[in-house]
Amino acid sequence: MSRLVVVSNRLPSGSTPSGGLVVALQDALADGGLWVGNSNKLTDTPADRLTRHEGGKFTRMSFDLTEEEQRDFYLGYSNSVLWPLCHDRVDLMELLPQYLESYRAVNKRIAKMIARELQPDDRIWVQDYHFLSLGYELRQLGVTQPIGFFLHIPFPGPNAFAALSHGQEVCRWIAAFDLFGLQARRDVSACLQVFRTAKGAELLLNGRMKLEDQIVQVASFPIAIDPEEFARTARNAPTAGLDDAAATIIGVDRLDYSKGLPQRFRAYGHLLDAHPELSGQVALLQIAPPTREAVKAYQDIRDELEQLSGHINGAHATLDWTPIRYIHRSVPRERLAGLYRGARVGLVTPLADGMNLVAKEYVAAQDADDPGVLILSKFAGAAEQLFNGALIVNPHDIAEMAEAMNLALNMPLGERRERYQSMRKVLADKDVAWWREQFLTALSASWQSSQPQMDPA
Ligand code: GDG
Repeated sequence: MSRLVVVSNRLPSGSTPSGGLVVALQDALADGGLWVGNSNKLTDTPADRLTRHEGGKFTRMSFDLTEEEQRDFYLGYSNSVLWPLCHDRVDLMELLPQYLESYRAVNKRIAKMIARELQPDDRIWVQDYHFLSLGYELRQLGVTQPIGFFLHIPFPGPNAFAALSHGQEVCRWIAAFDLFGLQARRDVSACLQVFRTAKGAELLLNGRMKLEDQIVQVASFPIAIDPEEFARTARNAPTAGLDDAAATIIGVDRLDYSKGLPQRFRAYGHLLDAHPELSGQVALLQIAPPTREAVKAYQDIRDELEQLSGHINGAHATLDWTPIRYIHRSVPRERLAGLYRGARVGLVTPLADGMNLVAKEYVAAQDADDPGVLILSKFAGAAEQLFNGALIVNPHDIAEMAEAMNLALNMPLGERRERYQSMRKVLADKDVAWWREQFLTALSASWQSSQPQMDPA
């Protein structure tokens, strides 16, 4: 069996229970696999060797960034160019030349450090938008092993992509991978359309694209969870502390402008205006842990939400009822699972989202006998899979979202069960092990097909 080498921004911890991606990949890493990630330590000078960490079920190695690289590569190109670009917010892009230069340089440096560690049979799986040029840099160093990439966020359409003045270079980065994995079919179609605009690019059959002699397979692999494990966690979770008098509508999102939180709060305010009978009967619990606070756009969204929640509470609260509980910090995973289970409605209304795992977690956490209702934005990748069971909404349409909440709160048990069953089946059929195996199988296949054919004679 060949060794799996995973590269991601976050390096898993050796001891504490880890996030979804680690759980997803740990089986495949069990045979001496290697995970390379950011140490989250800033150094004065760029290092040229990875640091090995003890503990854990697989080998872990990290790279450090300098303060300048943190600013220009991480906060800059990754989170102030690529993130807004991929979430349809080109207006928030900060196209500074030093950001792109740093992105190229950091990926090149990491490629060099990884190339030193590689064994001939390795397969490399690069995660997410911080490392789009890593495959290209590894190829420049003569690495010939299979290299796959998975983008966790949406792929931009050709219009947004045209806002990058170096789009041709980005297409070259993409073409250097053997497999370019995306969350949803809409992303595959956007990627193919973008490639059509690249100079010298050819679209081949079945999602394969060719640019300057590099052939890459593009395909969708909707990321998933382990629904059984999550359901167990939710069943055993503490629920104390919830206000039982009111039906809870729950939202759980990193505080990010892509998640549509202001629109969601406005829709909830609209619901309370339009349905005064709900006064004291319903409560919105919004958990929104902080993220990327050094980026201005994130400070702005934080201020906006504080104002909005204050405004809605001011207009509707009574002495014994708070309409919105807005929690700007992280809640432990077990607690979160219990909160999902106790909530009548799960509100997942991003303006753009690669997949959205909260939607899947909310469904997995429900009590099959008395399940809650998922309200899901049509712009979440998850909508391609859960459209039969969720109430699909347009997150820009405040009145429509308010009506969906009202419908969900009043939905009869029979319909709730039917919708839940249909979504639960999708979660069981396409779980996280399925996601991993689909990707790794496709990676082997596309790498094999690009190898020089042996002459049968
Ligand atoms: C990116 C893409 C794609 C959130 N708050 C707390 C907490 N969480 C956990 C959730 C969930 C995860 O964080 C969030 O995942 P999402 O998928 O919803 O969104 P992003 O963070 O934007 O992730 C996204 C994902 O990558 C995977 O490919 O689906 O589209 O944007 O698991 O439960 N967990 C705890 N406390 C919190 O307060 N413990």
